[in-house]
Amino acid sequence: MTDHTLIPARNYPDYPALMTPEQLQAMREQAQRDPDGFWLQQARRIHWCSRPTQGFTGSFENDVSISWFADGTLNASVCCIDRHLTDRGDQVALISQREAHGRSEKLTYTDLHERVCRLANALTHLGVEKGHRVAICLPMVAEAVVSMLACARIGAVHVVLFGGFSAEGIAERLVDSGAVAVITANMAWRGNKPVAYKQSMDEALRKAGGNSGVHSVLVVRTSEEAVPMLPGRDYDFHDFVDNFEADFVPAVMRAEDPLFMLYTSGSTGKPKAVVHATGGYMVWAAYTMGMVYTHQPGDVLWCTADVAWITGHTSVVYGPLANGGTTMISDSLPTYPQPGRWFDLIDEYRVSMLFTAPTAVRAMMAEGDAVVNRHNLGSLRLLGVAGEPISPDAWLWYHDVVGKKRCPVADTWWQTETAGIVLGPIPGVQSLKPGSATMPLPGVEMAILDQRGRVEQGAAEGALCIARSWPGQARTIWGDHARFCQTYFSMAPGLYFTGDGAKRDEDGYYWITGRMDDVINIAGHRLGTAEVEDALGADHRIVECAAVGVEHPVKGQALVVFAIPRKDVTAGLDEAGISRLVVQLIGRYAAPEAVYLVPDLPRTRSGKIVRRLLRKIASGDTNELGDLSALSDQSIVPMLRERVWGQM
Ligand code: 6R9
Repeated sequence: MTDHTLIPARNYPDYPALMTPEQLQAMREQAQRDPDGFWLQQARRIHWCSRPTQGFTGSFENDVSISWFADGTLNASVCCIDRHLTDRGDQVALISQREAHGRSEKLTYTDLHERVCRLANALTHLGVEKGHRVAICLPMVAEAVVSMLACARIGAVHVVLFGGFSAEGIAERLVDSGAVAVITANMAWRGNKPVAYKQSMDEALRKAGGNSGVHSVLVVRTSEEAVPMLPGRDYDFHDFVDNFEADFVPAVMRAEDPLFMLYTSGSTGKPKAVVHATGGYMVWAAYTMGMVYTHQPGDVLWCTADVAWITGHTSVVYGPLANGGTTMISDSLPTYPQPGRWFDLIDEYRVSMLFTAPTAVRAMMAEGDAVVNRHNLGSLRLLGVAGEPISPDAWLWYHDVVGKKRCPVADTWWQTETAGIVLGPIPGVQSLKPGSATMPLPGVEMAILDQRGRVEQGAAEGALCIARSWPGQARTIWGDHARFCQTYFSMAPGLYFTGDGAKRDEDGYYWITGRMDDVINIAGHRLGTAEVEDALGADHRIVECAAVGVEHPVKGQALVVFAIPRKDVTAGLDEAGISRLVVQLIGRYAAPEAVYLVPDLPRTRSGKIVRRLLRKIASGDTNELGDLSALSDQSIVPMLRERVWGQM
């Protein structure tokens, strides 16, 4: 294995390291020796109504059951708010930075308590109860955080839906989750482009019709634009909520009661929501964020992720608030209205920990060093990334130019299913290797499986698995436990399979090699190619299609679609039409980079589409198309080359 640059921890002498390397080692050993004892100790990071005495119960075998801290009870909103009221009630908990169309605000822990309680009362008044699902579809505004915590206070299960989902996608998720209420906004802006949240929600509710149980819709007015409101169903958020009492007795939840579910993409078309349990999730959020993004007094953590992703749940809301920190949200873009916008905000709000996605790092890098160098950035002390692989090149740019070589860069690997950081450095303690997500946090036991399905020791490459449960592990897929077992536990007995491939080097550092299934990652957004294929396949004008991911300089990956149109349908189905269809059926984030109409697709003799070949052709990879002998019809290759490259 190649040797990579190693940046020693001593390069950051001013970094307030959490512990010594010896203490970290001792922690690893303790977790290994006595996992339950270790996790029960970590469970003290959060506030419990009654403290658990049990660690893990369950098994990865057979029907897979996962349970943590089963005899403990708690309320997640208490962990994030009430427990801080005495010590730091006046400290800013949440900074909400709004671009042109809104009002920026700073909420102290006391303010947050008041807002969350009012909403909990309002939702209760509307009939929302413990165990009900509430869908939240909001841009990055304070109400998004307040809504999640208000659901938690009632014991309702929040389902945050991405504003970039199409009305179709929202409808499907409202029905699947059985949501009874929705919290959305009139509008939002991405740069200068309006995004019609309410309109899209109305359309989704119309499409879902009687299959949806939604009886109430709260609409946050993020700007002056009026939107149609349905009397008896729709309420102006503030007009309605602000009249309710500013106190609400939190529901006492069992550790295994679900806190939230979150939709993510897998290798089949149907959307799946993974379910996270209150106790284990909260411990995991506090632990993982406490180990990597440790709050010191005065720190401001800005994680730029949208709340609709797991990063937005754990690194924006639950982790920092459970740890008593100050978290910042913003509806800004890195390069709008001018390049360097995020650097302006870092200086203005004195952000000390910046956590973003590699795609944003690449976008900033493309603007050039001069843009960065016009800013002070002296408040920064830690930089982080997650969501997709970051090249050593982009890592070093982030480290050298943004961080001025003063700030460690924490590349953290995790998933919706893991709920929090699994691989990542303890900054200032561990040496860093640009491009590597370093090592598992103490208490996590990874396994790399070789092609024969054997667990490899030492330096190895293969399928990345996790050998033992961790508190933040997803418990099931909503409504489909069989799919949960099949997706994550059928690769090797007793192991959780992540879907990713990885290399482990001689020093025990992990290097993610990418997804091993048909999931692609567009600017940090997970998209199953089967989602696209199923959606388009349902259109009668398309016989069959194949979607593949290709490399993209900024987004990491981009989507390319090959579609076979029906011969007898001449009515206006062109490439642009298919592209629009993908956006309409799935969402803006899935907009294809290219669409090719083709008379056929490459197949094996057994009829399987050879995606590997499509990927190569779509990437313009002219050199080696690999072994084509398995193709049922060789003449397909020159045809595809001509379609894509316009040459024979
Ligand atoms: C947190 C999040 C999970 C998938 C994951 C992997 C990719 C995440 C990464 C990374 C390389 C990293 N991924 N972090 N790849 N290096 N540091 O992104 O969750 O949206 O569920 O995506 O993202 O492929 O399996 P999620």
